Amino acid sequence: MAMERTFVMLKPDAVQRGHAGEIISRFEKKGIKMVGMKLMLISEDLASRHYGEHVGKPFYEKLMSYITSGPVVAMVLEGDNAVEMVRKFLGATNPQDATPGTIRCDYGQMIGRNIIHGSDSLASAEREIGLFFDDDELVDYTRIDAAWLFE
Ligand code: DAT
Ligand code: MG
Repeated sequence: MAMERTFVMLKPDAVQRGHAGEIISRFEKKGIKMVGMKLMLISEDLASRHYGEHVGKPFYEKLMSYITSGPVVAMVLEGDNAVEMVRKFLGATNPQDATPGTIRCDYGQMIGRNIIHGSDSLASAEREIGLFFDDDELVDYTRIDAAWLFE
């Protein structure tokens, strides 16, 4: 097993449209462990650091205003191969291209309103977790179903 932590964020549209609970529930059912979670408004500074790789792209300004437009739910999720597994849950960046059953397909329609973020690599996960969470906001514990989930 490769236990990993990844950073996931329910974007403002997920919160405003009342889908936060259902989306979190998908991860819970899979057995992915929540180790950090908070509802927060993202400052312009945090937004620009989180999306630094996209500075200068045509969609950058719209992305900044979208992501700072309302509360998000920031999460750290833990599981076997969690980074890649969560990206599979999310589906393609553009909901129009996402496979049915994925979160971006099932909950959205526009690339600029694509519901959810997930780290794209282990290095990104470490960087993004560090941007959003202090060490003492992450909780170490064992889920009681772990013995049935992992062989
Ligand atoms: P992902 O979120 O799947 O990692 P990304 O890192 O390439 O995708 O882009 C970050 C976000 O920026 C993405 O979730 C939605 C927005 N975005 C990306 N490409 C876009 C485009 N061509 N037009 C509008 N928004 C875009
Ligand atoms: Mg990305």
